[in-house]
Amino acid sequence: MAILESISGPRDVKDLSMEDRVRLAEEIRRRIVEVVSSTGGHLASSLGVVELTIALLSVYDLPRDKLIWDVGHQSYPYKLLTGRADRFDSIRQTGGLSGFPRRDESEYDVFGTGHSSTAISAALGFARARDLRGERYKVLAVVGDGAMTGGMALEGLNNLGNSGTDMTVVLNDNEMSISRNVGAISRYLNRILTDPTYNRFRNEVWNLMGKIPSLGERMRKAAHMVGTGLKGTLVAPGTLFDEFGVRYIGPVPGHDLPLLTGVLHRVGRLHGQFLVHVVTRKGKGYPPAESDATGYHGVSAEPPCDRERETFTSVFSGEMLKLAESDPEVCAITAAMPDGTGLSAFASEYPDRFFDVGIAEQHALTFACGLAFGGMKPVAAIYSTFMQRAVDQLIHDAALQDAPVVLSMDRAGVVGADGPTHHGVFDMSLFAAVPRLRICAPRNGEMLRLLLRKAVGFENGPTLLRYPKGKVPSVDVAAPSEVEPGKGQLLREGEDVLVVAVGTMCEAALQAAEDLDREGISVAVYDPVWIKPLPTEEIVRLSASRSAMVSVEEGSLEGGVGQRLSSVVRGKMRILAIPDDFQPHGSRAGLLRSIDLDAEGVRETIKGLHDEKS
Ligand SMILES: Cc1ncc(C[n+]2csc(CCOP(=O)(O)OP(=O)(O)O)c2C)c(N)n1
Repeated sequence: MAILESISGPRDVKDLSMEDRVRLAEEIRRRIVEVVSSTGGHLASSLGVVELTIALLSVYDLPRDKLIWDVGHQSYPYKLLTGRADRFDSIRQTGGLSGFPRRDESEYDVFGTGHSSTAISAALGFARARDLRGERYKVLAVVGDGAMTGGMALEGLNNLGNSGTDMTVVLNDNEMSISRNVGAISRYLNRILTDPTYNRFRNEVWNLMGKIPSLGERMRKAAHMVGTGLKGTLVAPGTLFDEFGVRYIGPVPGHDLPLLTGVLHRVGRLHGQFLVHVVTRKGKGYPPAESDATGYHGVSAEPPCDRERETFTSVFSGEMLKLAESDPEVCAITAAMPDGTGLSAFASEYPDRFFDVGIAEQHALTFACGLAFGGMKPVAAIYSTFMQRAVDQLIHDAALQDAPVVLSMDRAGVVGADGPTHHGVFDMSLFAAVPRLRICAPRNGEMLRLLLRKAVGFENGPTLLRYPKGKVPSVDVAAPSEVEPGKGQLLREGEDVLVVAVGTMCEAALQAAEDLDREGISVAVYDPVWIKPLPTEEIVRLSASRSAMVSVEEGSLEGGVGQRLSSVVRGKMRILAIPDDFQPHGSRAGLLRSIDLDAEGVRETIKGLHDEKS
């Protein structure tokens, strides 16, 4: 670790010889693999940008120049080289470094990311602010080929092209999103890579390098070649971006540090809008990740035995196969997450009815509405946090027109190590305000199966299912024979206090009720099943005959189920929900504990209420 240990910031990287920078790249890879093996995290994407990060830090003057990483999951090498190496083993742990760039973590993180396709827009904002204030610094956005499938990236490019400002987009093309990248832009980029002009350029550069032994000399020659190439071969194939008004440069081999540094050095001196197409390999330098970039995109820190238990995702996956088998109209949509959402099995069994639309949640939703009105039964599986992207599509295209679409929202609740950009905590509050929408929250696997089946059967209006990350709780109260909208289920009788527990919080509430029984407090537990329409009348009736009520939900307090109930329930009531602030990263169980969303939290709250009474 000799070189990495000597790096306290970008200046130290600049001072290294090219030979040492190449060695540094290997050290960074070893360090990332070592740490991520124990903490979990985004491995393959970070390994793919090691040389790119070193080259960018060597050429640009950070943090004076502004560098924005799209999504930000590939920023581990950047964190290691920008003064955070000593805390790197705390990444994604409670109180430790975030797995994404954060403005409050480092002056080098000028813009926080986590959701895809935002970097060009943010960078353009910096560039325009700089121009207006008469300041002088360079602005860069590093964007993956997957992120380029997101509409916002194209909106940003469209705006950049006629801006007349100085800014560079580095397109990090590894031909992968989480799974293999899809769509016309991906095909287009691939065509560039197989274009003979590009191959001629590469061959010429590599021939030249073969003849020159010294790395310093190689770099000089490469830079010179790029300089002349800017006027000729190097820019030849990039017509799409040129049409956007953004000058295309590339493709540049992304693991050839001298060459890459040379190109970026040259581009850094130019004025105007540029897109540098850098070709990298996801997982580079770590054979398991190179051969399975999807599997190693995000690595889990969980022991393998725990991964075998049934999860909400696996239940959804299995039930979708059954639905598709019995009904040829059932289709599945993902926005670039076939594995994460559990739709990979559907994709291989029913490829004609499976649609990966790219990182395009807004499009996914409106596309689903079209499918529905065209006579199909679409189920779009989108994580709660990414559904935030498609709020207007849900209102304007789905609900307003009564489109019979099903939205299956995995990761609804606290997600854990990915932190505040990824917690799915706003959906109930955001969507409860949308007329005609149905929202339900299965408490276990059996309820998920029933509710999904029910949702697919509706002929009018959208239905949203929300369930969190992780194992299905073992709530052994049998499901009701029917799961009609607006109808909940009393899971447990009890005379003193009523607990209304949403989704997986039923497990915590039942556990608390058992514990309190031994202390002489009799607790009833009610699962509303439906967040909208909420079985308000029944809850009012059940609460009226008890001395107090507690509601518990894994969602925001503001506008959540508890607040909605508090406007109709008379008598003493406490709400357990996610406080009105962004939740940090950490373990899911630890985070839930810290905000009382577990059996202990429910138990203590009920006891508090009960003690007040007596
Ligand atoms: C709006 C949004 N949808 C989905 C995701 C989940 N996601 C994280 S990384 C990723 C793939 C990104 O691919 P690319 O930009 O090519 O980066 P790479 O990982 O290949 O370096 C996806 C779909 C996200 N971060 N944001």
